[in-house]
Amino acid sequence: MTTRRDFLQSTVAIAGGLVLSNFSQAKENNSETTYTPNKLTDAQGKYVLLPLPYSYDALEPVIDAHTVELHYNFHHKPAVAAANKAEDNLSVARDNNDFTLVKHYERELAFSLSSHILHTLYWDNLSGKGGGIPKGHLLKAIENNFGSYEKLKSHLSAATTSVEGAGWGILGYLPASGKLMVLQCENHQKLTAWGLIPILVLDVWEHTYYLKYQNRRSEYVNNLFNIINWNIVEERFNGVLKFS
Ligand code: MN3
Repeated sequence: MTTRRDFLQSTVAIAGGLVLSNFSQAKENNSETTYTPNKLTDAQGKYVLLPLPYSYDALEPVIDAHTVELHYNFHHKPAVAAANKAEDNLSVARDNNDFTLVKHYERELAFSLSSHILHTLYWDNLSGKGGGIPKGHLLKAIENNFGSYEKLKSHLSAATTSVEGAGWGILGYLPASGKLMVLQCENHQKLTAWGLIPILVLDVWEHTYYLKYQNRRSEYVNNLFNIINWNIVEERFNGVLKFS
């Protein structure tokens, strides 16, 4: 029987340069192990679809083999291609200094990359061998943040079940607050990409510019670039590099 660790090692070997962090192994070792997010790209920075960590029928009877096969090949896989295409198109836009379609490509990138991120996590956080229950450091954190595992389960189940339309239920950790949190996600993204840590943010709510610039948002945005503190941005960037 192929173990998860064997799968990860063989995946790295097969992909030849594919960078794949061993999140599962990090969790097994101890709570002090540095958290490394799952990598989604090859050595060239292109998004890649990892092999499923189990066979199509491994999740039976909870999820049937045909559903897994369709889900992986016709929902996750095209998202990877679409994320690459969106980045390619944004690269062309930068080269041509033509951002006419930037909103379209950013939407495509956010939707497709978030799909790739969440599906990669989804396959990895399911197992045909039975789920068990949280333990160790994770259980302590769940108890601190939610009261008990049973309360988390009720909360996460209710949040996931009541997502409006298509989407996801999410259990996540916010480093800046030190909190585990339950969130709903509609679609895959709502124009962000899960796991991205902001290092520079530009507020374009009207309250930030309307008194001076009225409807001239682009003028305000262009002027913002004269007052950005890039030293702080660099500090933040150096800080988040330890997560990669
Ligand atoms: Mn899906």
